[in-house]
Amino acid sequence: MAASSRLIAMLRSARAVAVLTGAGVSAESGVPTFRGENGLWRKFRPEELANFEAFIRNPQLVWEWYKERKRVIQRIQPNPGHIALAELEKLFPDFSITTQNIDNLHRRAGSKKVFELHGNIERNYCVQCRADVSNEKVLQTDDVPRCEKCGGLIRPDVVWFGELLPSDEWESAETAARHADVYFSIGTSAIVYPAASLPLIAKRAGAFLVEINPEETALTPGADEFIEGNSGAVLPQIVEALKTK
Ligand code: BV8
Ligand code: ZN
Repeated sequence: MAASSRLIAMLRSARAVAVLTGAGVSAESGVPTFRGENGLWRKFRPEELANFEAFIRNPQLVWEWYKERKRVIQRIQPNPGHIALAELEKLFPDFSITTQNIDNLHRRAGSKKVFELHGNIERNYCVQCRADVSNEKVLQTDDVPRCEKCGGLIRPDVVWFGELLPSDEWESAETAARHADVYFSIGTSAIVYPAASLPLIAKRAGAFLVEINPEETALTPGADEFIEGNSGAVLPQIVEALKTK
């Protein structure tokens, strides 16, 4: 399904465009989503692994999961959807991406204004003294990585369930939602809060709300336009349509 001519016309006259992305935009790069049939780890739900209590109880298991994901992310490339979003940024005076993804693929695709609500898997820090620790250090050992400075536990710099989102990233994301003429929700099941409230904040503030997803989600009924399809196919079409006068 392609974007409607109404949406293309609206984008032509839009000043501020904001985007919320989820795991679906990285699916075509080979990063498994959380809740799809080939979900990240069938036997566990993310909520059971991605939380501090699970980490303290069994750091070895949680680190096994994150090291596996770090290795996947080191091997993959941004896909046409990420690249199209980096193209779109150049077409509007005010454009931003708010991502729930921790894979850093938007920045690697060339996007500049990216708010990372749930952290970044390429960063780690010591739970005790908060010293930053690189991925090469963390991937060197098969054991649970320990801080060279104080011996404390190292953890990935991601936001786990039950943890607060980084306030500056959240502030920027909320402001972008409030000011958007057009707000896109792309590749997210719209289940995880507070990220899932951003499209609703945008719509309430007057944005035209567009969802791009191969399946309907909790958000679909509230969207002004639902484009059924993969972001790697739909987004380049939108860029193409905007570039042809
Ligand atoms: C907080 C980082 C507050 C780690 C992640 C009960 C009810 C409501 C809420 C809660 C509740 N109990 C707890 C909560 C709050 C909780 C929450 O929302 N839980 C959910 C499960 C109900 N939220 C939190 O805990 C947040 N913190 O609320 O703190 C607080 C207040 C006071 C004091 C203390 C705390 C923190 C949430 C952050 C958790 N961290 N990730 C990691 O990644 O390892 S969340 C994790 O899920 C990822 O970030 C992921 O991005 C995110 C959301 O998933 P999606 O991105 O949507 O991915 P998903 O697989 O679900 O969907 C993929 C979609 O893509 C699908 O729709 C699919 O159709 C589509 N798709 C597939 N292929 C494509 C595609 N789309 C386009 N193109 C394709 N090719
Ligand atoms: Zn330390």
